[in-house]
Amino acid sequence: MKFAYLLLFTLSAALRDSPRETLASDVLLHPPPVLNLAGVSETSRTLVDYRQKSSQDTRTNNHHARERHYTFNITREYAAPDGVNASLLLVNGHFPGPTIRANLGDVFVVKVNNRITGPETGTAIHWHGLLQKDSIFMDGVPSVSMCPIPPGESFTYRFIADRVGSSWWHSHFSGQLVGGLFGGIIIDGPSNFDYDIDIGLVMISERYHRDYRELIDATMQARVVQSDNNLINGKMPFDCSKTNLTCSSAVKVSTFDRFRSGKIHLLRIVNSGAEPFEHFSIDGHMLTVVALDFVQVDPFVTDVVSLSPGQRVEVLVNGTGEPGDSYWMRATADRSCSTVKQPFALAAIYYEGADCSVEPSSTPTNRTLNACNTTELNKATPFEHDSPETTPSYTQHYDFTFGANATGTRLFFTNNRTFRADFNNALLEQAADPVFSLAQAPPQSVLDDFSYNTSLRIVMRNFWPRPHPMHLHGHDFSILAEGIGTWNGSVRTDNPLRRDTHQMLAAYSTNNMLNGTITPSYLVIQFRLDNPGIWPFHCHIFTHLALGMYVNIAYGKKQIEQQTVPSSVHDVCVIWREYARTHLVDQPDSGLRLF
Ligand SMILES: [Cu+2]
Repeated sequence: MKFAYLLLFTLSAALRDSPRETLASDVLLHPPPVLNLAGVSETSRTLVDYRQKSSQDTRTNNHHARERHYTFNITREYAAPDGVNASLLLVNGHFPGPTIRANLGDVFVVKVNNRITGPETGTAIHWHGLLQKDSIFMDGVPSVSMCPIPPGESFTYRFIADRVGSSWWHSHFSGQLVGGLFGGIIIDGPSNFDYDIDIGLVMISERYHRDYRELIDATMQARVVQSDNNLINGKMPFDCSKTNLTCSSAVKVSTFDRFRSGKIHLLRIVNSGAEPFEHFSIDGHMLTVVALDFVQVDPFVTDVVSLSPGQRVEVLVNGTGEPGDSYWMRATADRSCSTVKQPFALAAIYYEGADCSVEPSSTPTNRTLNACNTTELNKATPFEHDSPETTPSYTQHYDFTFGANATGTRLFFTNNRTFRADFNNALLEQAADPVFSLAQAPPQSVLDDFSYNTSLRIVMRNFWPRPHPMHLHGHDFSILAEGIGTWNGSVRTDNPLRRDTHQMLAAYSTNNMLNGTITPSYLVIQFRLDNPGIWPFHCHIFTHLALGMYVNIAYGKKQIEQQTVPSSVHDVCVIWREYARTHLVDQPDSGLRLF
């Protein structure tokens, strides 16, 4: 049995490591134009025009758009991706789950079959960073855009591949992300950089040798939840002397064997973890950053890139090694803000002619960062310029605090409100009914209605002496200001960095603990309200989300009413309510856990 799993993991990794070759006949029928770095300034207009045309085509008459069909069969098994046999959620027998890939403007059609047992539970899949314009019901957040998919049932998501670049999908139901229910998204399209070899996704995630339900229970009881291992593309051999669980030392690291001397390689790095802040580097190589989340940036060179949970960084790596060389790729969880037992993840890079049966012997050549922020990346300049309005049409203030509710449970609060999902209703389905007023949304949905404003600035303060990776669904946001102490009101509005997830700084504490004297951090973001709907805005650390650190950003009620509620969304809520009526639904946490 264990051997079978090893085979599956090996196959899974091989597929992920070479998506372009594997899918060459499928994906690259209409290869996108690739612009050279040298021509960036002259051709930027062309790129923008192409994108606008593409997004219009997807709504009208895109003769090139194709449907990309996938089926996810989700199961819970005992498996040992890092050598330690423990509970894991698998998709089609794989961990991580399959990468879905398309060209810009194509339509993803993903049928999700909930076959989770031991015990049975609901599920829902979210597609991180996609805008879901005109498909707001496909965002995959239970209690907002749909109800959970009940045990034994299916749901088919249909949505446009509306961004170019690298991302991931994951369960948005309870703690299923830390249970392993995630995979990659790659969307091909015009870019402002050129490369020779697409190495594919590099997914970094922590591993817990316990079922996610135990982690949730521990979180709700205010016990510390510590991860056991750190993985790259699902692998990192665990030291079997440090566990009492069944453990095999035969597991190997992930390998990337398509590096070529003198060539330029594209790596799509994803922090698909649920808690650790990660630093990524490659021994003996520099990294040219070309995209942060789905936003392409003017290329710049660095030796280490840092990612909070939910963030992505695309880098180009010049093949400066010689034929026969091998090097370590490293992802290190930052212990100053991450609760990890084993923070070091490795993967092996092999150039042509190298002996792939021999592990690299390279030593770290790049800086060791020890800071839980992305300050170095924040200087990046988006390639496609966008300057937010100096005066937004509305400004909202959020204070994030931690404390006990009336029954003594310690939770996160946003302006003294804490989130809890109502799985029996999808807020969007309710909002599409003209009779329903957004003011009727229950208090625990923490829904703020921004009506018909055209832009929103959010001024946040964090009183917790750890950072919060804040993620907004359905939009990129511009980062106008951040720091510790009192914000002086100044903002950067000249093409500031945009992304869909940003690490809000930790508050300063005189003793680095919650009981010290706290100076809050601040973060100011802004975005256009150009995608009417109800959009989650939340911390991407699974324990913080479980403890209610979540807000629903709603606007454009009339436009929501003009959307047709898909019959599949209506039906999944009907069958979920029937399931909940006849089964005990255990919901110890907020219901969304991560993101
Ligand atoms: Cu947080």
